[in-house]
Amino acid sequence: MALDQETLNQLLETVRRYVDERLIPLEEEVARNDAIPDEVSAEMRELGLYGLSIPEEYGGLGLTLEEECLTMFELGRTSPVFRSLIGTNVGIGSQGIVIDGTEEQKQRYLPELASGELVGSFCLTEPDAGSDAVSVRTSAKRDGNGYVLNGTKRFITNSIKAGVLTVMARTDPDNKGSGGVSSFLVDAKSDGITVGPPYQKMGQQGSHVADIFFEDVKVPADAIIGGVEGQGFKTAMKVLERGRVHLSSVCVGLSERLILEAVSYASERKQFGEPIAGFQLIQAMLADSRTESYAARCMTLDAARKYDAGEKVPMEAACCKYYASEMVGRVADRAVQIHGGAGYVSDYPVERFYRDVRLFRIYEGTSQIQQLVIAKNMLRQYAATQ
Ligand code: COS
Repeated sequence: MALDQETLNQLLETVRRYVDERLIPLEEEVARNDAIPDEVSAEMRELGLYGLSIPEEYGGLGLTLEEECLTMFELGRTSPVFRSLIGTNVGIGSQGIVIDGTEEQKQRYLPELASGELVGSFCLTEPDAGSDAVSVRTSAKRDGNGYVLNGTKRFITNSIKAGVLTVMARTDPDNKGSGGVSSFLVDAKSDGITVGPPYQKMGQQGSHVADIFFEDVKVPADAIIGGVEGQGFKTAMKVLERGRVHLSSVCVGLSERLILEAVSYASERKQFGEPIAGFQLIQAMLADSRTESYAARCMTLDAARKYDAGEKVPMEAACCKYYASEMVGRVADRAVQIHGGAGYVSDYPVERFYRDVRLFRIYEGTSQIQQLVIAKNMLRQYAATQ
């Protein structure tokens, strides 16, 4: 359900102020310590940010995807690790339940995910199943009334804090395709689960990814999302479709910040006796960044509105993720270029953002996977007209 305009404006204004007054001043400390202070997580819970996308009847704010994107345009203007903190609860860690869960599963998990009491993680990627997500090897063998899970999940965001895991595992060993995969809701404290140490990453310090090992983990039969075997890959794809629009809005938000940093530096930095913003080659870089950021914003809102209207948007979501993540990479690169030597040292935030944005072209589907999804849908649409 859409919020009324005044409530939406209030939410956006609150997030804008919180980003400017609280989060931006904390960025350096978070990167240095590779940790977000616990108070920030408590404040985000208070603001309702963990529950943005969860329907109101389960304790969330019940935003439409368009409203969620508008909120991410604001939250995206600071270090992306703050978005990551709530990101799995808003997106991939809760949406399997929201989209395909049974009523019982929704009532059991969504209120605590919405409040942030419980953290959700999404476990699709494996050592040998990344882009080729259909080939998941984690097995879920029938055992009496339930299943036993065995396997390894790789690079799982927020796994260290997670309480509930959405785990894609193969229930039908004879079906190597997508129909052999089911999604399970697994208590992260179950016997047989261990979480590895956090990876040392190129950027986004303060957000953590780690592997999860499942060794003879017993789960009840009603842990399957939607209660039906063989639907798990489709659930994962639906979650990723929505998540790709969400991530695009994060890229747009961060591009706005980078543009601000670039314009402000160019206006102050003097060379040849005047601010470098007066030079047309600098202006060209600023103009290219503004144009591309604006294009990504328009695409993201268009895809979100279509999604909210009930349309299937796998192609549009892939177009947005592809374009917005590549766009913010170029904008970060130009911001560093405009800063010159100052852009290569850590005195200015663009050096950190340059490393942070690199991830956007990789996770939740690489740029190359988005290209495949786009082309596949184009060809399918053409074939349907023949
Ligand atoms: N919504 C609903 N169903 C979807 C869907 C979507 N957005 N996308 C695909 N499906 C369904 C298809 O309709 C198909 O169902 P049927 O078997 O009934 O026809 C099934 O899922 C398999 O889809 P598809 O045939 O497109 O799978 P492919 O093996 O061709 O391609 C790709 C799958 C490569 C696109 C997929 O593996 C992928 O997205 N990989 C990247 C995964 C990823 O993003 N990983 C990041 C880590 S997770 S954070």
